[in-house]
Amino acid sequence: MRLVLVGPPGAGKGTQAARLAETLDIPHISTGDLFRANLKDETPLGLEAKKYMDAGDLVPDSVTVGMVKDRLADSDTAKGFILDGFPRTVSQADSLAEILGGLGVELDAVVQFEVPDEELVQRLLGRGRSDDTEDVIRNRQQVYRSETAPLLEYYADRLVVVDAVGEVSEVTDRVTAALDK
Ligand code: B4P
Repeated sequence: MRLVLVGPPGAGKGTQAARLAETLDIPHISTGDLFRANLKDETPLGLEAKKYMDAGDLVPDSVTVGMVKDRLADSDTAKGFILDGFPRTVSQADSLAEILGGLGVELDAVVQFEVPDEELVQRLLGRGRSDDTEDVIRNRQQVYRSETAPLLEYYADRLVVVDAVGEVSEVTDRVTAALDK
């Protein structure tokens, strides 16, 4: 199974990806986590990404796409993967299609998580990561609307829409039921 999870910041992509990765026994690839791991290790890539993440802006494709391409080349992706937070723009989706074409595979489904804006803000303020301040969250929501939402049209032929409000386990059940169909 090759999946992409799409949704506004705080929709629970990371939360659900971790659970689905375990059930489906495939790797969870989160661009946000990859950036944060690089930042923790103080790599040049991590330090470059930090400037953008702190503001709630997208990290440039010149940094992001190569990182994902390298990760998808690892042998553990042969049986499938869950991409969480990538692609986030139509240009990144074009790059992903190219990368997957090179590997001779394609995406099975794109899962869209739906959560109202006000609930998103409450969830993120509750989490309290360094980029979870109200101003930065509002900017991330704005970036989602302008840059990421066009992906829903791009992936219309394989889009699976899930209501992501409710208990974490209920949302997982909805995703697996939708994918089973
Ligand atoms: P990400 O790390 O991808 O983070 P996110 O979108 O904010 O969160 P997610 O939707 O995964 O929510 P989570 O499960 O954690 O991005 C951070 C930054 O990295 C971006 O702003 C950008 O700068 C950069 N970046 C990442 N990918 C990029 C790319 N492709 N291109 C360029 N830049 C990129 O859940 C959030 C909270 O909600 C948690 O506290 C969780 O416990 C809670 N929660 C989850 N499910 C819930 C539920 N059902 N009910 C109640 N609470 C719930």
